Amino acid sequence: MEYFSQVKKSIAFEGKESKNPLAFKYYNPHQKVGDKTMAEHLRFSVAFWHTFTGNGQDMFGAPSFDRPWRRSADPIDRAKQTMEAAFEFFRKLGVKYYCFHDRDIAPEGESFAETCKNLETMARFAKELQESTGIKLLWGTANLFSNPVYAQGAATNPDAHVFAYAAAQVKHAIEVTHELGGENYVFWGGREGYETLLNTNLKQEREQLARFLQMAVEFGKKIGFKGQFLIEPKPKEPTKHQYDTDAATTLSFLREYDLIDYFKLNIEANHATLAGHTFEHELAVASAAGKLGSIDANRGDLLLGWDTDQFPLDIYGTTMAMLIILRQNGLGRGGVNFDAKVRRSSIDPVDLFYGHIGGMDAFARGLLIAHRLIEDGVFENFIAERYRSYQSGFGARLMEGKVTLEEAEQWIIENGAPKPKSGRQEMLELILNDYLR
Ligand code: XUL
Ligand code: CO
Repeated sequence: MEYFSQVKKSIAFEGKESKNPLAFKYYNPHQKVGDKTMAEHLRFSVAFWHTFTGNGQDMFGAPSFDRPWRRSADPIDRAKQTMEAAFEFFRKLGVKYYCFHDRDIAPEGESFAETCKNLETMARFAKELQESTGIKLLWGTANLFSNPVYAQGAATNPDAHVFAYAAAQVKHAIEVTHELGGENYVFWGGREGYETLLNTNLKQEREQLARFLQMAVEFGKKIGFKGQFLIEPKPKEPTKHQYDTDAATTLSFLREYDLIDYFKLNIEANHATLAGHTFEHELAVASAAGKLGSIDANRGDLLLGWDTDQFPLDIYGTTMAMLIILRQNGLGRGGVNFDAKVRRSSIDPVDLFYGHIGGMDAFARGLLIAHRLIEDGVFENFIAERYRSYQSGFGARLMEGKVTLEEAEQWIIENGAPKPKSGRQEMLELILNDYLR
């Protein structure tokens, strides 16, 4: 069965003069940018949850999408048809990767054992489709937030019985990710946070979370999982306060519990906004620590305080993101996963193509612009010059830890007060705008 009959062939690159909304204007997978192709730089991935199981439901209304692949009354048939629709979409869109939660690809059964069996069945089905199409799994994860058993947290639940249930679920999710050759495994702390300190032992809950992650790392080693473990920070929603609030908080948590060597971060644009940061700030913090592993590409609405998960279209944002990614020489085994959904009123399957094409072109443009900015040394030269005083003489000795406060005083007595220099922000901003043309 063909689910996306409105798109006959795979989406083509037609160049920037094209007016066809079902074509790429900038994303040309084979085009070299520096030493890699666009496809190699961007490693685009589609999120199974929003794109194939999303139904348009919101807090105020019923599902608004009637997806042809969600109609079967039998849960396993429905899951198989959804998976077939997904692979048709990946192929036609021309992406090489996808991501899922365990519960997106397989329905929960009557018992834990039946749920695990369903997941196994669907993993086998996914493996066949991966093998016949060459499409790969960027990352897998466990949904530890939908089932009401996790209402008060999974790993951070006050009841050890729930912790055990979550641990058992994650064991299977890591196994399935491993079986499918997943390049990463993500932890997003869905309900790992608290609503009120009146009933919460925060120290205990953070220790539980660390223990949970340690158990996952140990299990990964045991089964020979070669993928990268990632943590995706988010400050709030669903809980009022999530423990993995932002990149800096998550990095210090990992250091506190000796987990830092085993994890990198998956930075999501809309989560950065919710944390009161820009996307580029979160990327820069992760990258400076050598821990930027992957990104969830989307955007929020600056006027709204929740996770709207819209497709990224802002060229300024994608350029800043790609600058940071290029400076660290790429995302390695990570990628650009569209954790984004079409609006509730975008009810046709073809709308899923428009969303992804817009996002892919926005990142391709960001890549091209960031590459030119780096080639031309626009910011690199300015930044190098701005910090030049630390490269030699007194500044270099300072950074080597060879200067005491008394010596600094002596040096000032000899050299006098510093002369202020302009930071040239407006000049740099206008130059950036010239490149965005
Ligand atoms: C939720 C979110 C998740 C993670 C995976 O805000 O971003 O979908 O990406 O659990
Ligand atoms: Co996400």
